[in-house]
Amino acid sequence: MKSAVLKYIFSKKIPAILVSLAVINLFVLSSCSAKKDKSEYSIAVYIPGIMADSAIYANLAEGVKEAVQEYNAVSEKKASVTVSEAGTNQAEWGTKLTALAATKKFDVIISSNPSLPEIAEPVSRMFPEQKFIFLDAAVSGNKNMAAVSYNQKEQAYLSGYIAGLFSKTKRVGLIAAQEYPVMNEVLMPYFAKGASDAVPETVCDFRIVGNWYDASKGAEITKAMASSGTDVILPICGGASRGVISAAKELGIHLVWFDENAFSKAPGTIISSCLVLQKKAAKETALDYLNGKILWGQTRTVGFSDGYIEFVRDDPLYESSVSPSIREKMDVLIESLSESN
Ligand code: RBF
Repeated sequence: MKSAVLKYIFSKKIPAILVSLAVINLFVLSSCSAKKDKSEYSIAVYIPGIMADSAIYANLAEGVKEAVQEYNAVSEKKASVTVSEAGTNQAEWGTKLTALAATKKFDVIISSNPSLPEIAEPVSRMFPEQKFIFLDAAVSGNKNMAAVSYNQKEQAYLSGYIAGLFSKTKRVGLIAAQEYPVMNEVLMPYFAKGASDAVPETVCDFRIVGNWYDASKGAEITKAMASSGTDVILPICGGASRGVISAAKELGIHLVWFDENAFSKAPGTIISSCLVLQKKAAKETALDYLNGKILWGQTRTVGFSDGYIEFVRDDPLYESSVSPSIREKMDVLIESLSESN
């Protein structure tokens, strides 16, 4: 997942100072206002993508901002936070992360994405003073990194289970923005397993958009899936999910949602919302950092049993979209998940 640019930079062994000069103008100066001398802790939130239509990113920024506010309200020392979006061109992510570290303005760079630890590894070697915290990711060994990992199996299984129960055609679908290890090894297989455990012989149609923003491609794929009989879809594709929603509404098929409570985006079309408590995790982790409590080099794994993954059952739109018999079956599953943990 390393960017081509970063690979080029490291293969040519261009000195850090040149790298920073080349990239600072592109990214950091235009987006940062933090000044280390004004505050004792300076935090950068690095968004690998854009926040619009990606709850996991918007909640990361919100959580860290809340932590800084809370910290500043009670502490003598002060903290500041600067949020930068690296954009949807993944080839630029490594360069932009390097630029951020090269400013040496930020005590810690906080981000969220399973691909970030690998992208950050060479940056960490180049800037050994720089600390990194990653949510929705795992790290091991690097003493300048820490991570919080969600048990995504649970979110995927719960979504698959209700999709399977709801489907009339025994055909559910997952529209992913792109393939990545967590998608291929966890999200897709556990979604499919949830669906077939709920109703045996249910199959999962898996399709790829190719990016995290193309709403018309999202709509096109939804239509193709519906025409082959898929009637419940899980979109994990950022801004492309706007097209999935509009096509699903038009076709009268249904969606299960990930990462946030999204019922109000499409009442009657979205039948479930499973969420990761990213804002809570981001806030706690940033506060842990500010209070010197981060366990560096380690990954903290959180999930359903400790309240970081939730299946929304108290939204009136859940009750009105899903029959009592399906809701009862979900209650039984949720009960058993809680007990088994
Ligand atoms: N999730 C989003 O919601 N929006 C994104 O733009 C986004 N970009 C990603 C890029 C890469 C390279 C990878 C590996 C994951 C990305 N994710 C994104 C997925 C995110 O990490 C997580 O798997 C999903 O949000 C499901 O919780």
